[in-house]
Amino acid sequence: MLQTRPYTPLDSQTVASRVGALPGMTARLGPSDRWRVKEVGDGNLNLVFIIEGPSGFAVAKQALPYARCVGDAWPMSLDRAYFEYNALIRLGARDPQRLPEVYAFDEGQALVVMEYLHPHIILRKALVEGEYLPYLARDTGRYLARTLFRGSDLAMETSGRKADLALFAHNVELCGITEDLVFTDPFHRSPRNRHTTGLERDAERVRGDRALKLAAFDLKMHFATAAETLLHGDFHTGSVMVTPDDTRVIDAEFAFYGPMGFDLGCYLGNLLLAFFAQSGLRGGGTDRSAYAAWILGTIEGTWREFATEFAVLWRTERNGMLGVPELFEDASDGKGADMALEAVLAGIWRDTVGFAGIEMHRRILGLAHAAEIEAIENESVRSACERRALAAARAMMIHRDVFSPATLPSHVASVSRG
Ligand code: SR1
Ligand code: MG
Repeated sequence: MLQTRPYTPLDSQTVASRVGALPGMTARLGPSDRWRVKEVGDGNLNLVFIIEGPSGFAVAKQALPYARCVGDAWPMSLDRAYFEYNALIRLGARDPQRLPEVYAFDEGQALVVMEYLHPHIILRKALVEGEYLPYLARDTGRYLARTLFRGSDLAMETSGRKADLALFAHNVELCGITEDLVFTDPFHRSPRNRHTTGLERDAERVRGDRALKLAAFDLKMHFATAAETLLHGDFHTGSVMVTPDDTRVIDAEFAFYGPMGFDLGCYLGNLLLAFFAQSGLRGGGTDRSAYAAWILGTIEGTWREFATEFAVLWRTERNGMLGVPELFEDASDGKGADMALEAVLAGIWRDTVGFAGIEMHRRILGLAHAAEIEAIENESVRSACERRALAAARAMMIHRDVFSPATLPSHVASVSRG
């Protein structure tokens, strides 16, 4: 039976009795008096516990009434667990095996219990350690195509899509975090901002850069108004867990209906930051240039996999309100649907480049930074890497029409050489 007590944050001592009372949990993990519990949350917002029972594992994630990375000075509602649960089951159905399986959801306790991913590590850590991941581009490219396509009016029955649009439109608070932290803060003197010592003049230059701020406004407007599909909403290298053979996507609490290029751009922007970090992570005599080239290849491969899978879905699953065979299939050359696909992909790419550029700015100048760059201990080395990343990111935001999937990697490589 579901608990009816008022919301109370869990701790390592209370997890067994409280999670053990949720339906199906002791059947899955074994008797709760034999569970071992460890709190492992290191993200910005929530409590996360790993539970080990005699017959299985689980992860319990509970929202706190404030942002964990700031404390109770930043109060937050508990609703994000509801949006995370609803997003996890939808994204999981759209790309089976890529999301953790959900075992239980207790809305009153803002608690989602799900599959423990083991021996997976956060992708950010793998990128700092220089691990090669041969399936990463394939898995994330296809994940993005499947979830972005299948959550849109290209694929969904329109009343279901509109109901989901309405459901996730209530995720106002987490959208608000992105609207402020990603699209506004890096471009003005926000008290939440921080940057590496040595970047003062760079931050000042960004704040005074009219062309860049117009691009930020344009991207923010697109983010807020283009309800194309159900996004993960925070799809960065901290929201992916990996082994050499497996790739999983976690942390979908920022989900909402937005532009397809946002998930792609957020993800590729973080991979680009990992790329720019590599010269600073060179240490202990290790030359990371081969690994940096692998990251660039992974960026190219992710887009290639995305576009290929999107095209397959376009041809086989375009059954939604935007399927419209009537618009294409009576033309004599039969090329209308392919031309429409090409135009859709070109628009997604353009958005991706711009959103990647703004994500890079916010991870260098805003509140929440990227572990791949923060791992560079020497501040003057770190700020030099960040300066190069900012130069590439500015060009991406302002000239997002100019870069193609073929030219972006070589541009980025030339900026990184200084
Ligand atoms: C206060 S939350 C800061 C950041 O952490 C999350 O992962 C999102 O990226 C958010 O912008
Ligand atoms: Mg997160």
